[in-house]
Amino acid sequence: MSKMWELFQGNSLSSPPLWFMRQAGRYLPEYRKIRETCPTFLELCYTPELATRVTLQPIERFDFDAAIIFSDILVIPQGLGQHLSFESGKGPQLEPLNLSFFQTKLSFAGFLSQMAPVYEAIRLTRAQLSPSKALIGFSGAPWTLALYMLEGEGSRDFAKAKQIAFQNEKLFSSFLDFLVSAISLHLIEQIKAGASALQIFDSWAGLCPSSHFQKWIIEPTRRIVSSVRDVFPEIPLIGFPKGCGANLIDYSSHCDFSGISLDSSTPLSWAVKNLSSDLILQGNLDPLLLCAGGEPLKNAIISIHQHMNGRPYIFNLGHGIVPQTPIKNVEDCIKWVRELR
Ligand code: 1CP
Repeated sequence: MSKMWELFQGNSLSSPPLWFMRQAGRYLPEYRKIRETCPTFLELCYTPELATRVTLQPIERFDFDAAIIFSDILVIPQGLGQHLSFESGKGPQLEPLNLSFFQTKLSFAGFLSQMAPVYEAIRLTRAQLSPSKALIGFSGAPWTLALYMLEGEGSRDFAKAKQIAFQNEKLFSSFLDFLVSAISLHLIEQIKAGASALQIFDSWAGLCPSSHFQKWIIEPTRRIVSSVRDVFPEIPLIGFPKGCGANLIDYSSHCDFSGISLDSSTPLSWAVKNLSSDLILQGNLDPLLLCAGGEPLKNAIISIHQHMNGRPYIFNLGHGIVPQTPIKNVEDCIKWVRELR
């Protein structure tokens, strides 16, 4: 825990350290300018010099305490051989995967060479980022990646993917095992390239029924954390099982994370009471409150701080910044967080 705390604390000695999920992105004019020079979003992810530029933009503009490498959770399926494209207005499109053939369709053969630009972007970013700032690498969790890979695109309920999982539980478990290996490898390579902390995004944890939560979320995630810690025992690791409600108690007690990112629906009083005081908590501010700004934003910041009641925490959102967020609100938010004592 203390390692994670020291890492993020950086310059913020009395106010909580802060960074935002999706802090690089469309709400920034300087991001849109670089994005326009790239025919596709993936080209931006896979061009190390450009990925480095956009990773550093929010740090240069706002002096956040951590940078998160500009990439996407869906680079893993692509690296394993599943065709991926991002079409404007449509989000990610993956060639839908037939679960019965995942072992022949997907392979590790080209994985590291396909991912090489991500690691190069981490090396370049680390070289240009102040040593006092954390550099966060990340990955999707097995459950969330499996849903996208089986569905073939984003969805509100991932009905098709979940039906496949329920009808083929044994095969689905082997598929999760396969993803555990890919994700562990990808995270370890990011640390080797210079990432000083990692976050595992389980954006769709809330879609996993409680009856399967242990098997499909906790156990695979626990194994990833354990294999990363076998190589880098001290690395700060943050779990973000979005929308999982009270399952967060078992998730955080079994997975050996250093920190937990809380979505906006998690009551902070409940989290503070029920999650180990060894865990660094992060998050919870509704991204639309940041977008709305003014007094409601200021009150929400103060409320988060009061709930944390002296416990070390990292200020963050409950999910990613929305593109229409005014820059002025981000500036106000940072100023108000840095005034906290
Ligand atoms: O330029 C553009 O218009 C593309 C928009 C965009 C961006 C900026 C996408 C497409 N991905 C990203 C970057 C990204 N994705 C980061 C960058 C680092 C940062 O935070 O600054 C990160 C951490 C992610 C992670 C990610 N991608 C998640 C997990 C977090 C979350 O938001 O829940 C998920 C689910 C994705 C998939 C994805 N990539 C992009 C979109 C629009 C989506 C969601 C698709 C959907 O479900 O509809």
